[in-house]
Amino acid sequence: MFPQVEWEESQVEVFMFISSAFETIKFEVKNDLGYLIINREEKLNALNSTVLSELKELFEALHNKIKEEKVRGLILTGSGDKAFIAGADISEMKDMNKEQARKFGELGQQVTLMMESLPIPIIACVNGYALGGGTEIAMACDFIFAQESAVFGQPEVKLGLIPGFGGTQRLAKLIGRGRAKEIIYTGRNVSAEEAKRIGLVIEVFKDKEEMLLGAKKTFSKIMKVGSNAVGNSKKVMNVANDLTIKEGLNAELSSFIDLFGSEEMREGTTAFLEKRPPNF
Ligand code: CO8
Repeated sequence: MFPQVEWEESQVEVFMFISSAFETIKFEVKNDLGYLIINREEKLNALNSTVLSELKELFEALHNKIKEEKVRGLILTGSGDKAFIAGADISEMKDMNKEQARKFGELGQQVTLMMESLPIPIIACVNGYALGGGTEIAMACDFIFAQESAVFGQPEVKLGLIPGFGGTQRLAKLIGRGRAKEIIYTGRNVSAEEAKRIGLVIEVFKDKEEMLLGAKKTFSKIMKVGSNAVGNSKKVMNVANDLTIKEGLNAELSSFIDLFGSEEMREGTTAFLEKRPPNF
C-alpha cells in the first residue's frame, strides 16, 4: 500500500562515526537529533553525483540503524551563509548523455523518496539559495523553515530543462497547481516571505542561528511524544496524495491498528489516566 523504497544493505556499520567517511556532506548526532549539512560551500552546495550518492549512503545507514542509535529527527541545512543548495550541479550535467542523465535523475529521485520513507521527521532549514534541486530536496523534507534571505525557485526552464528531482510533482501538491505552474514556467525566484505566504515554507526566521534554534525547539516537542506514532503519521500522511480517499483511509486504519496495543500506546494512555507525563 505504501510506496516502497528498496533499501539496500548499508556498507556503513555505525553511522555515528561515518561523518569523516564523507567528502561532500557532514553528519552528526547530538541529543538524539541528527544534523545533516550539505558541504560544498564553494559551489553553493550544488548537488553533484557525489553529494547524491553520499546522501543515499547516509539514508541507508540511518534506515538500518535508526532504532538502535535512537535518532529521533533530522535537521538538514547547507554549509555557509549563502546557499542551502543552488540546484543540481550544472557543470556535471552539461555534458551528460541521455543514459547518464537518466541515472542522475533516478539517483536524485531515489534520495527524495528515501527522505520521505525514513520513519523520522526531517526539517529543511533553508539558509539561502534553494534553487532547482535545492527546492526539490527541501520539499522532500517533512516541512520547511527558512531564513529571511532564503530564495526558492525552479529555474530549470532557463537552462532548457525541467525539474528532475520531483519538482513537477511535489510543488503542485504543496502549493496548488496554478501557482506551481507559474513558478515552474517562469523559472522566477520566490522569496522566503512569498514562500511562506503560498505554503511552501511554514516559518521564516531572522537568520540561520534563530532558524536552527527554532528547528531544535520543534524537535524538543516532537521528541516528547511517541516515536512510532510520529513515524506512522509521516508514513500515512506522505501517501495521502497518491491514494484515493478510500485507500488513504484504509492506510490510516491499518497504521492505527498497528500501533494499537504497542508499548508506546500503553504508556501514553496509562500516563494520561495516571495524570503523569508519559515516559516514551
Ligand atoms: N551547479 C554548479 N555550480 C554552481 C551552481 C550549480 N547549480 N550554482 C552555483 N555554482 C557555482 C558557480 O559556478 C560558482 O563557481 P566558481 O566560483 O567556481 O565559478 C560558485 O558556485 C558561486 O556561484 P556564483 O558565482 O554564481 O554566485 P552568485 O552569488 O553570483 O549567484 C546564484 C548565486 C544566483 C545561486 C547562481 O550561482 C546561480 O544562478 N546558480 C544556478 C542556479 C540554478 O540554475 N539551479 C538549478 C540547476 S538545475 C537543477 O537543479 C535540476 C535538478 C534536476 C536534474 C535532473 C537531471 C536529470
